[in-house]
Amino acid sequence: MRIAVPSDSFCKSFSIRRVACITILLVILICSSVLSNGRYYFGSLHGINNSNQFVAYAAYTKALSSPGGPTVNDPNLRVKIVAKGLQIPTSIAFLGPNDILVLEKNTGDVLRVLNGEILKTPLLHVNVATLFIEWGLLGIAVSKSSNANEPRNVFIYYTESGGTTGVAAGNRLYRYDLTTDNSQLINPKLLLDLPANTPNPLAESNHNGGKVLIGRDSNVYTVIGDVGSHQGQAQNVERGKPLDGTSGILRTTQDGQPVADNPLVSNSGSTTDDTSGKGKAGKEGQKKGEGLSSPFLNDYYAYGIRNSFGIDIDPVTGKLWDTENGPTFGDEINLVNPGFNSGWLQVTGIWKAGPNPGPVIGEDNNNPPKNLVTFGGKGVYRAPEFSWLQPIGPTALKFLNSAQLGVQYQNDMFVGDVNTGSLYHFKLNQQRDGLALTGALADKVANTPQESQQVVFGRGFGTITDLQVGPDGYLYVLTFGGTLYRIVTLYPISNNGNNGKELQSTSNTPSTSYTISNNNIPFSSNNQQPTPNQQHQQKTSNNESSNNNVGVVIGRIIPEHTPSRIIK
Ligand SMILES: [Ca+2]
Ligand SMILES: [Ca+2]
Repeated sequence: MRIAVPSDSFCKSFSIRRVACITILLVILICSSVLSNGRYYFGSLHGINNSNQFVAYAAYTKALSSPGGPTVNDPNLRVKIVAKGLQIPTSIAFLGPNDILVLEKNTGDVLRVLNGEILKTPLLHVNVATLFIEWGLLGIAVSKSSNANEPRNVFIYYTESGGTTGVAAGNRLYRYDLTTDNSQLINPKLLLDLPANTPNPLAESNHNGGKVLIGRDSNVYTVIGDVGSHQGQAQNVERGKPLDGTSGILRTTQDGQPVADNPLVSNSGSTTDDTSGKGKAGKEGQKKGEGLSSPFLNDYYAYGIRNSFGIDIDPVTGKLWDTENGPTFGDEINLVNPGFNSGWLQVTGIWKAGPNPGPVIGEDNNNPPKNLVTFGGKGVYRAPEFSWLQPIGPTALKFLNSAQLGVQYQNDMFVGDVNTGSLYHFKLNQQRDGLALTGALADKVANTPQESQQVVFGRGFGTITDLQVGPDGYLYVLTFGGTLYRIVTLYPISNNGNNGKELQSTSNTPSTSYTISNNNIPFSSNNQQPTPNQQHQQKTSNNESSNNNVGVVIGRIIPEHTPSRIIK
């Protein structure tokens, strides 16, 4: 559902009108919430249009988990429950083996899951704004520490409450100190203060991004979308506002300082200082208006991003990748070089943006998009390495930097989604600057849902909110429904390298199988019922699983092993 947006002149700055606007908005939201049974999160990933071709996969269609539990195609692998009962968890980070920090979107709690048990006392509670479905406690990263006596840094991104319903103080990245007993997060330091409110009071303040990671350069990276349709230079509007902290992958030092080699700032510094529009720092020169001074300029690593729930760094090359969500078409996986411009709001996927897919204008070597903001040639458009024509709502992206699931998966890319409950698996090409795609996907585009099945690795997860690799080398899958899973091998494998001890430990667990009861289905506690469309999708997914005779096991979940030792 997309709320109609009135003209810019409506509800400008008059307080009475603003109150009226917010009241109307609240009524609309409450009505829509009632009608939807509170079903929506990540809902504004896609708007609804009247196109029969796209309406089925568009819009607020959040996958439910399979009643039999999630499954993976590889008969040598199993999905096991690590913990359940979390309330809309959005991100996890490991403190150690079987020691995991979890963010809950709406409670504002940072919880600790120790040996499968959710500890009662949060490490931290923050005041989150939650009116809009993508606001909340969103991203976390934990720094490694070589000195056990020094506190570890924990970086947390959340939409901070503004004290008034409907208004957020900002999307904010904080650094905390983790106490040495891992029980508290203290000494908050604000590193980035980014917009959280739409420029228009009646639009949804969604597309807030929020994933956080620490790069090889020890700097902190985070991603943010267009936050309710901001339209400035960050969104490739040439004469729009200077970079305002939206639609970008932003980077800062762990102390909140700008990183010296910012890709959008020229060596001479002309971009930062030049407000005349006459400066030139690249072969294209500076277009009028570009490079106007922005307090955020030094923080941008990439821009032109509509909405993202996934960033990770290739463990082999050190290069950054992201997932991005299009509106009713054009979801993306991108290789993010320094200065990457993803092309929004002119292009999504490889298609011209609009109510329906426009002509192909987003390929690097075939009619590439024109009139993008380039900041004097320093910002460079790059076509997606993969696009979905019909949206699936890609979320977390993770490279499996481990051989624990077998060398055939080592350093491969995994991606979650909103709309189908699927986990996707991609191998990279030899140069690792693209994906190894064959057949109908050799064109880098899933033109149909059927084509997308080629890269589906697992099903029935419901909406996947995060993917991480644990110290045990296994892939962990966090779901909107409140269950944290991990994917493990059914039997010990001989090709694992450095992580063999953990595998031996797990393999000693009796492989008891059982079927999850309906009471354990994620979402059931929220009284959420699938829409006809969701039922159709789920049925389709199960049928596809049944028809795929490559060892899919439906309804078999192995209880998580609880190790006897605790490693801090
Ligand atoms: Ca793009
Ligand atoms: Ca294709």
